[in-house]
Amino acid sequence: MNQQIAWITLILHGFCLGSCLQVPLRKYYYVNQFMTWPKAQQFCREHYTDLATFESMDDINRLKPNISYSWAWIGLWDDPNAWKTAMGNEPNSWRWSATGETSKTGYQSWGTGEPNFKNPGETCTFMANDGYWYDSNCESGVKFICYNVTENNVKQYVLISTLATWSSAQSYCRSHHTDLAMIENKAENSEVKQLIPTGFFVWIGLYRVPWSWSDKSPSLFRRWGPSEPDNGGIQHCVCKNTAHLFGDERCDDVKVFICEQVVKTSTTVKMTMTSDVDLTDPAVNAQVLQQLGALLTNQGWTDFKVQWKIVSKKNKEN
Ligand SMILES: [Ca+2]
Ligand SMILES: [Ca+2]
Repeated sequence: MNQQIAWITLILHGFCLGSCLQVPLRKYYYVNQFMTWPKAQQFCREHYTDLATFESMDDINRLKPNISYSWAWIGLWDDPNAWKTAMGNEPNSWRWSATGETSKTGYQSWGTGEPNFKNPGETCTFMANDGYWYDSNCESGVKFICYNVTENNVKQYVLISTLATWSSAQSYCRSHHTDLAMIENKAENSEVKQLIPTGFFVWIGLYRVPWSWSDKSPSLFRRWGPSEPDNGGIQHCVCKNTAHLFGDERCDDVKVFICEQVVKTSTTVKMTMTSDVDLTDPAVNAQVLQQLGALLTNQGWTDFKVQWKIVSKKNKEN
């Protein structure tokens, strides 16, 4: 068999996460037009990729000074539609401690005007002895309700009369029972309600993680300014000042804003491989391409295509 040389062309495009990408993932653009946050989001999505996301101080340091105005919208917000009017299914929606997931039944028993995120610590939930729920500061010390799941998949609720923060209550319930109370229907809500002593509140297992990025980035980078976010239950959108510190503000305020263009890279790599096996054999061909694919995936490449051309040694020499 003739020795063959494979000319392999790797076409790599799309996102390359991790060390293989030397160029920044995002380019930022100030837009000096005054708009509400939703209008700014729409503008950025039409003209660029989205409102700006920041993942680190490297991103912040690539911002040019904000020339004219002190505050500019960025892509961070706490969409109230995802948690205020429904249990939601977004990153900032309500979740049950036992599953870490959003509600499957959508059952809720919020008190009047709740949840209201009245202060930025109100991301945990307690139930009053009237059976209604209130989003409340997770650091408050209150009694709590754990539950056990029986063999028949029935929830049995247990009142713990010690005062604890929400996370301490969660730890206790996970050590001694199944978890903090999970309530998925009216019957279960009534069972928990029966256990609450008159005049008391109890933690249940409902919590949420506020603030998410418009472009769905999972970035946890936050750079709140002094005493921000201060919210007051009405500030659901985020802007940044000339020192690049974040503040929450009403979404219907008008401000200049920062868009991002997500940089897509396209790289073509050519390499030569010689082999004594028959590279025209489809099985060999597929195996080599699969191994190359695995190698690239291990290196952090995503969204790539591998193509090749084969020339015989004789042709190459010619
Ligand atoms: Ca509240
Ligand atoms: Ca504020």
